[in-house]
Amino acid sequence: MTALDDALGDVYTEVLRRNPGELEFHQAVREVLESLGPVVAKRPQYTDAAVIRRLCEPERQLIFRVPWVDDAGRVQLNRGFRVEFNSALGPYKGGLRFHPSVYLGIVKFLGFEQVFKNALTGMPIGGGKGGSDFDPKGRSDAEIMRFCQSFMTELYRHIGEHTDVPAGDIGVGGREIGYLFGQYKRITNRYESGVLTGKGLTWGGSQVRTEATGYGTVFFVQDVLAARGASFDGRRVVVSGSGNVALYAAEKVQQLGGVVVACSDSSGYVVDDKGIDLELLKDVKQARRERIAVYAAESGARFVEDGSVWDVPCDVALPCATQNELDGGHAETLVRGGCVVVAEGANMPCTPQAVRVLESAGVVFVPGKAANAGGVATSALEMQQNASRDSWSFEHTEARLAEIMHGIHERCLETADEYGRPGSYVAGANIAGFTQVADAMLALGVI
Ligand code: NDP
Ligand code: 2IT
Repeated sequence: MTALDDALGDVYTEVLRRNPGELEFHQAVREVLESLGPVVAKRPQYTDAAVIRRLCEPERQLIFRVPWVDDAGRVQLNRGFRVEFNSALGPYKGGLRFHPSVYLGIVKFLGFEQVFKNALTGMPIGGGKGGSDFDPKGRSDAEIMRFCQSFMTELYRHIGEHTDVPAGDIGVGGREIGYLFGQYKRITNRYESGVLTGKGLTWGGSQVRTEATGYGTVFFVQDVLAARGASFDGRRVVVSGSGNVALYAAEKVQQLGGVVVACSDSSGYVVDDKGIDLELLKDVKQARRERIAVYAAESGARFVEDGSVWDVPCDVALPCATQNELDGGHAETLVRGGCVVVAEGANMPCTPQAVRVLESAGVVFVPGKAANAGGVATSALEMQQNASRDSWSFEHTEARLAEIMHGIHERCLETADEYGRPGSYVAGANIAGFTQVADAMLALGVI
């Protein structure tokens, strides 16, 4: 761990005390604080106005009961969350995650990350996150719908196009956003398109939002490689996960001439030196909602049950599944296999130890706040289209996404230079995101 100076150490101690047991939140806060030493040294007004302390305390935290009835007529019970973290730059904005592991500490880590990520996009959006410990696996469409309706029956009173705008995350995609939007519309009697993003294309959604996070991550890595006179052409790429982010990261890698040799889900990984057949993988995972072993059986790829996808040697690694999925040992394996870039498509997939191993071995590491910001940036483009009752073409929207990712890449490098950490995407992303939110908070007074 990098030591924290006195003022930042005090903030961290207070975060530990106020948020007991929320390990992922502690980890996310520490990671940002470790970058802020040069900032507080240069700009004491942030400490004087307790900006960092206030930034670590969500503006509002909602926890609610979500009862619903399953197909067998039994009453089921889940817990819902929405953490409205920071609205200095705009309405709270961030996804909803439905996964059995969800608890307050996960939602807060995600909301905290979202604040800085959203600032980095340059769009007028604050940060928030929500979700539930509901497990969608094995549930029928009707059960998913009843759950979403019950969840929205509480959430609707807290959200709005100028207040808080949720979207998808793990376990929440177009189907769930549809049921959530339908219930919001029914309860409020308003066709308020801008209240949710990730909507379907025929009812207010944006082109490219589905693809945006994965595509954006790969656009960012394209800039990283270009800065080193390289490209994706012929590169071996490993992508973890096989959900929304992973599938579209893989698709863009292939479009740029790279070979995606392995991907995974929570049951294991598939590896194929010829490259993954993405059309088949999409059919298995998105259309049929099957496990990745079914892809292996139908494609002839090798399936390694319960194995780590990071055992597969590659030039570029894109962790796109979940938090802390790539640890120090995995990082050492990647280094030995010749990996040159690791970019986080997921939120905080690399443990702090993994980041240390990668950086000390000279592997370029791009944190999620920068690498996966294309998803929420395109959500903000969806909000723009909704506000102006317009809809843009795929080409125009993808060009905007590419331009935004390019801008984030430049901003990270410029900021890292300015604060004496040349080449560090971690320092650049944390400091650029932080200073933008902190300056707005100073201007808005003690609120
Ligand atoms: P999906 O639900 O579409 O896919 C998640 C994938 O990750 C699945 O393959 C899933 O496997 C795997 N996974 C999830 N949890 C675990 C776990 N505990 N252990 C092992 N594998 C797991 O989610 P997304 O693709 O939307 O999200 C992936 C990551 O990207 C998350 O970290 C999310 O926060 C982040 N992200 C998402 C954005 C978006 O726009 N959707 C934007 C920015 C970041 P299985 O099916 O077996 O559970
Ligand atoms: O982590 C993320 O940035 C997301 N899940 C997307 C959030 C959004 O509002 O589009």
